[in-house]
Amino acid sequence: MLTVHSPAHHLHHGVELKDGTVKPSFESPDRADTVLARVRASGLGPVAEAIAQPREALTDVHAPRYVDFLETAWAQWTATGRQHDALPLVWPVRGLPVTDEPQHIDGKLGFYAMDAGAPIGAGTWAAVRASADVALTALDALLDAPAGTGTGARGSFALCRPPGHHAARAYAGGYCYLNNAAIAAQRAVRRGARRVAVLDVDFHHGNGTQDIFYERADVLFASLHGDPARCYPYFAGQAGETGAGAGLGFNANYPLPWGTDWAAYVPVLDEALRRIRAHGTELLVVSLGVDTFEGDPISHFRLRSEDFLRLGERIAAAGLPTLFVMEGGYMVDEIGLNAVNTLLGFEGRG
Ligand code: OKP
Ligand code: ZN
Repeated sequence: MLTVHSPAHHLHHGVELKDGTVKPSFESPDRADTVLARVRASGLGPVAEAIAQPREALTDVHAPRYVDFLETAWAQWTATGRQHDALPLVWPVRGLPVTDEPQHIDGKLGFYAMDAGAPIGAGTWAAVRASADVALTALDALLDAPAGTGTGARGSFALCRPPGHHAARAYAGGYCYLNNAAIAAQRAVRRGARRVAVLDVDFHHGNGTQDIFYERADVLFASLHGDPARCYPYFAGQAGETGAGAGLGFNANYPLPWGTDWAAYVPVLDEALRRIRAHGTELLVVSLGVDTFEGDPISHFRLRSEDFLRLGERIAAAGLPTLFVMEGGYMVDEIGLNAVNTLLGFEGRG
């Protein structure tokens, strides 16, 4: 299958609060470089660079003033005399009489973020925008490809970095700024898909994707993730979150226990895929996080590298045109192997 990427991801290399000090983020440029190297070494298929996309594709999913904030935050931050990464330190939590976006950049940072996990540096906006370009370019390539004769399970791979699934309509968080999977799913709808599904297999719940589609029936969101009672993002991802309004019944969360292995994972995966087929899905977007790997430094499932081949096979069995969008995975040495194993499994090459 085709892989789309952008070298512009190198412009983003943020910090993270770890063990009481500021360190380089787990979400590092090496991650995407390792995946791309493995794509090339494995002979997965052709590799292309992203094509720049119109801003309207972003604001079709995100609040325009949030996109404006992302674009201008670094300039506002440096105008106050600072050159290190911008991070929020105060948030409008429940109980505060929040009125509207504050004037000062330090207030805006908290207003447009769920945590201190989405640092903004000089190159962040260019990298974030390019990551959305990657998702849209890969989606267009998938929709424009000839239908073929097989099962219908054609795929393309958007090697996005930074990731996107924690980014909601109007906030960043958890290494995410623009929701690449949601932006691509929305374009699929604009291009005529009547029913789309997003399957999120990242270890962490995709609270941003859930937020964006929560009141919509045309885009089903289904997610397998660590139980938020014990796992980030803590404040979303419970099974009782099933959608609202017209979207009631079109959000499916499958929280799983700390330490879940492939044997416990696979029946739940199959149930999510059954649900996706029952939706009448015409196009599937997979938020492909490989932080479910047993060696991941910030996650707590126990999938092994060969399990990712089986993951790809089972997704392919749904028989749908499928866009894979890279999300998390922080064991840098293994992230290429595990991501590409999923794609090879999808193609029946496992
Ligand atoms: C992003 B994605 C690590 C704490 C975890 C946030 C995790 C974001 C995961 N010190 N911080 O879903 O892979
Ligand atoms: Zn994750």
